[in-house]
Amino acid sequence: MVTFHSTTRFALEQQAIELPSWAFGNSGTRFKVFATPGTPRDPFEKIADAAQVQKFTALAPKVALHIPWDKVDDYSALRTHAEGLGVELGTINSNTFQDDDYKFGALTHEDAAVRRKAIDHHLECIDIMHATGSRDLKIWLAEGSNYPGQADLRGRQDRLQDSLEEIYARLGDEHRLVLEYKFFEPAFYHTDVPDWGTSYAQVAALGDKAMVCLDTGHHAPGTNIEFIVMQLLRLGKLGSFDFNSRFYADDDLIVGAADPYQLFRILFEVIRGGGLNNPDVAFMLDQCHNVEDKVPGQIRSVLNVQEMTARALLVDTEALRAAQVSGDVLEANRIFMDAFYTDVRPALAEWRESRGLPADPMAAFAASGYLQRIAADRVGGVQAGWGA
Ligand code: PSV
Ligand code: MN
Repeated sequence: MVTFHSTTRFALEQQAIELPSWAFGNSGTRFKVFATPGTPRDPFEKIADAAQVQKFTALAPKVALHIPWDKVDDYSALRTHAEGLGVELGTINSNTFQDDDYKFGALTHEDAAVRRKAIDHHLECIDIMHATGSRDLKIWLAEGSNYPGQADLRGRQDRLQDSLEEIYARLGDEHRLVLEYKFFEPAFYHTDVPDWGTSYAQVAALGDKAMVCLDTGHHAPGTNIEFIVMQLLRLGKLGSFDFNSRFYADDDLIVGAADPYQLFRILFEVIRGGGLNNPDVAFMLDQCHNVEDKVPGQIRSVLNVQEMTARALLVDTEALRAAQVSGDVLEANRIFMDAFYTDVRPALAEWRESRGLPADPMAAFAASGYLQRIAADRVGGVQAGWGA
């Protein structure tokens, strides 16, 4: 069994992954959303479920909210509820993609009245951040066009900058804005923030409190995502990750499920670039659990990130550097792959137990009977979900 160096143990102890509240609600595809017994009916119940992930793994101390999905009358009450369960409220995600007014855009819209409405939504999100104690406002824009000639690409980019400037100006000193990019969907011809370069150009023009959010599912097949991670860290502009995995498009599957090796390569560059356990780089999940149980789906996800982090920390960086400098291609690759192929699961299980955590959080959660309890208790009401 591999033994962890004390610096590895320290790094693993510090690791924190923020959970998305929407992972606990029902979701699906445009064909069908399947309901699950016990699904939360409100943000309070979503947070109770998220707190289970923290309880069994000690990896997930924060829960991100999506507005308006998680709108409540009293955010201080939600915050107290979260803290009572041992978690904090995290990133506030804005939503300008489910309102008829936004059919042709929100922050980029030709009509100043629609832009005003979209900007005001973000200002409301900032007010919520004050009440929840959140640091980050995450903006993903579903804006673009379907047909060449449909939209004035340049005008939209200029309006986007103006809108973002107004939002940025409202941030508190303790706040940040992270701008997420996605190469397509729902628009199929052009998207206003399609890639890291556009996000970078927009946030760089805003100032130090604006950063890029990298969602791992938002790239074309074959994209070298770890290169983007390296570059954004190098530029000091990697604000956050939305972790998930994909086989085809933006599948929002469990991180590390589709391509564990890619997750390893990303985490290697995170470590290389000083992004691990760096408060400037938020680790978040952005996933949906369409057919699997949601709480264990999230437990599996944070464990996958932990396992690949542990493997990436095993890379013998001194030997790797020596091989790189001497041009020993195959030795460099061997060192890299050796770490990737090392099974860290037994060592992680032992280390968890030494910290008073279950060796196998999946099994311990299943044995706790929590899913059966919420299925019995949460009867009536409307299950949370954003529809599809
Ligand atoms: C868009 O696909 C996205 O990745 C954004 O982060 C949204 O906020 C989230 O998904 C909603 O599921
Ligand atoms: Mn995302």
